[in-house]
Amino acid sequence: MSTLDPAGPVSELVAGLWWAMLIGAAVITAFVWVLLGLAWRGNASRAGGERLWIWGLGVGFTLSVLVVLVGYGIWVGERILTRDDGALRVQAQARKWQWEFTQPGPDGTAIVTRDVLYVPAGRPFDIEITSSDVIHSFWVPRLGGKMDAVPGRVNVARLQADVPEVLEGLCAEFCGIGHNVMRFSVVVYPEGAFPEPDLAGAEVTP
Ligand SMILES: [Cu+2]
Repeated sequence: MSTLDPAGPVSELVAGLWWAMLIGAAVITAFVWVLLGLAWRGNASRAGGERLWIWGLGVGFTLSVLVVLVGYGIWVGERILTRDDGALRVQAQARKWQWEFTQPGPDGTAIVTRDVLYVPAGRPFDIEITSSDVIHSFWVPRLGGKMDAVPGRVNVARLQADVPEVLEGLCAEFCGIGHNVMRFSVVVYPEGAFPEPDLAGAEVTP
């Protein structure tokens, strides 16, 4: 369930942002230690004077890093938004303490399943997430970020799974005594080859 083992384009962008921030933070931390060393040895004024320290490093460097980070964050955020491009739509309805999914079945008509979501590989889909009681949160770490399931509201997330496999998901918002068992699977099947629903009790209504 690692977010650093992405299984789709959205989680790849999220993992890329995570690595960029980790490496950037490590480089800046090392740089600050070097500056601290210089200051400790009293070389600070000889290493460029206060103009460089205050305007160059204090203001210029900080603002540049923030602009790059915010710009990259906005670029990534734009790419993981839903778009009106006719992508497959599925629904997730959360309730204490299970997930009910509506998605196209073997013959293309909608089926409702419990705690198992079926989606084709390599095809973007929009998942409409809501709740019938308290606030839950839909999260498949290898597919993308969390999205809250809020009663009376539908939140939509654009996701895609690249290859056929079974991914694990969970509720990411504490919702009561059964929160820890509120898990589900995402069965990613090859396009056009819907798998036999093999998980007992998965199918609720035809
Ligand atoms: Cu929960």
